[in-house]
Amino acid sequence: MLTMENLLTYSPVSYSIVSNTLTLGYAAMAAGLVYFVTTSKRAAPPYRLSSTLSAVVMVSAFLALYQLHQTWLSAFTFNGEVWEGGATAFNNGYRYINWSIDVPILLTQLLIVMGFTGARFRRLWLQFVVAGLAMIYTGYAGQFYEATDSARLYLWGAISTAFFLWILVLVRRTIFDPPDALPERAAGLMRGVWWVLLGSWLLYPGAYLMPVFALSEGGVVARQISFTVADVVSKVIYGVMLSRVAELRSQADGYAHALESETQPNPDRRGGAGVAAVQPQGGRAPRKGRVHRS
Ligand code: RET
Repeated sequence: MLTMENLLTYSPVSYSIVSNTLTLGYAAMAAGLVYFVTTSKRAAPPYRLSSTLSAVVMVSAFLALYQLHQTWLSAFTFNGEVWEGGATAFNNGYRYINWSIDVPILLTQLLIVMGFTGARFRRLWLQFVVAGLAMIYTGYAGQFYEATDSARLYLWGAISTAFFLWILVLVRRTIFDPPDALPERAAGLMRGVWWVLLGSWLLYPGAYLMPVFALSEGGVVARQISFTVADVVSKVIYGVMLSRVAELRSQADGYAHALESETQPNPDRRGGAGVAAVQPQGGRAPRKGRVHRS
């Protein structure tokens, strides 16, 4: 079952643009990895897991996109005029398999940063994982038919879209109905996260449908650019925004990162490295107006 990319030939320019776009994708993941590893301690321990999970997403996406690029390089040969298909096929399947790791993780990060815990966390997490995997695997099934059977492409795409809508409803609820109110700046940033997530996630179904709009060399270039932009925004930019929200929430909870405590001496400092303002056990400070049971 050949996908769109394998049915076409490419001018040297188109071939290079796709190759360079795929390189940009995994280079961004490597850069993101350095960022998340080096900044994770800016957030208090309960929120820090978000940066760790972003680092996991970076590694898995780096490997998948690197592999995808290798496949692009080996699938075509230059005949002196154009690049044409050879013995092996190019396969977007690596992307779908990568999403099945990354989508559940990206949604888990959201729950962590929004402060969900206990039964509410577990209930939402389970729905995110089920809906996320169902959305991806039904789409994975559909993309095999993109060049041969558009009825099946649409059918699987429609089933996948139902799960996608379910995820969006849950994401909206998670962002706009958190267990505890966020500091104003963090709440503003989370409104931005909603739009960033919506905009970037919508690029994926657009790329899935590309053979319907443009079964051409230009369509392949547009598809790989859409996928790459979507990946960089939905994994790296989203992760950076969540890390910042985690940091703002940590500060509001009374947690000060070691770097800040070096420039602004803190009278509460008790000598240990890392944490300047002391936290209660469990990592999160009691909030005003709430009874803190210990
Ligand atoms: C598919 C199939 C067609 C219908 C829909 C799809 C949605 C895909 C999405 C993927 C998101 C991936 C992310 C990956 C990050 O690592 C499967 C293309 C609706 C929304 C965020």
